[in-house]
Amino acid sequence: MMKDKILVIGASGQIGVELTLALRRIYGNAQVVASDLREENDLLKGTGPYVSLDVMNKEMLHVQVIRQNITQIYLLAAILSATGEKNPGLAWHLNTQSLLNVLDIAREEQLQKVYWPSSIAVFGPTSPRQNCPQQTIIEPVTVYGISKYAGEFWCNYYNRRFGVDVRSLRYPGLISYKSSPGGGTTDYAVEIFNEALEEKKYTSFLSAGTSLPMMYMPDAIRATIELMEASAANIAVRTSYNLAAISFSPAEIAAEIKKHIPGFAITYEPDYRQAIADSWPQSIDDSAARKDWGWKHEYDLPGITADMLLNLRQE
Ligand code: VAH
Repeated sequence: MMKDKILVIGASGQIGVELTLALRRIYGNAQVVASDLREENDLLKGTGPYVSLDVMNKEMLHVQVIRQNITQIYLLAAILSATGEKNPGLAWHLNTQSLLNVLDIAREEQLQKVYWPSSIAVFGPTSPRQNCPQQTIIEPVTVYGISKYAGEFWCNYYNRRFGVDVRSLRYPGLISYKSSPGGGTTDYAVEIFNEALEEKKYTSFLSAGTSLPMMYMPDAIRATIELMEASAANIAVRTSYNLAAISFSPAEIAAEIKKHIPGFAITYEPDYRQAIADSWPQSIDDSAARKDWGWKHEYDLPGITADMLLNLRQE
């Protein structure tokens, strides 16, 4: 049985950095090859192999998979919701072609497993706003949501038609302190902590009452690894699992921060990202993930706020 050898594509991104470090703790540093178009994130330096790789170059990717004896691929590279609206063609092309390249190679090389994240951004204004179910009316109105929903069906197709064991989670907005998010509508929930500490004030690009599904990065990383380690027989959803933890609005997270930084002040200047946020559900029903592979979140808003401020203060 070949030793597990994992390739993380997009390893220098917000999820990629933490997922690479977590996988290295489990499988061993040398067994996890980190890759990105960008240069190696500082937090990854010295923790294991790193290759510069463009996931859109299918031939080069295929060569790396063979040369490195890769058995699993985690594909995290994507253009997120806000940036995607500025460049729809590029977002559609990158988000879908990168996945098709990986799925094709997984099929040809009979890779053991593939991970590819989707997002609650697949839901649109016609989906239920509260406790949005796993299966419901799904009509995405952002390029990011369209590309992620289309990608879910490609995952399902490659699993059913070719037996590729590809697994996926619909992440909510993710909050982390180790690496910055890029181009997302939920990024305010990360920026607010940095600016609260540096400036004691923050101008939110979403309105006060915009409640969105959110999750602390440690929960998201654990969910990803628990999903990938679950028995294939328990994975009933081969498009992508709803995944949830909490929901909160800018006003609610500001109130929680004020408990730690009394002088903190928030103002609101909604921009084009308000319309994106308004098209998404305010809360998600993730009972399928809880039933099929035992998912449960650990961090609530007070816990996230305390941990974020503690760690950012130490930086
Ligand atoms: C975004 N952070 O804002 C991502 C996420 C649910 C939001 O997919 O685009």
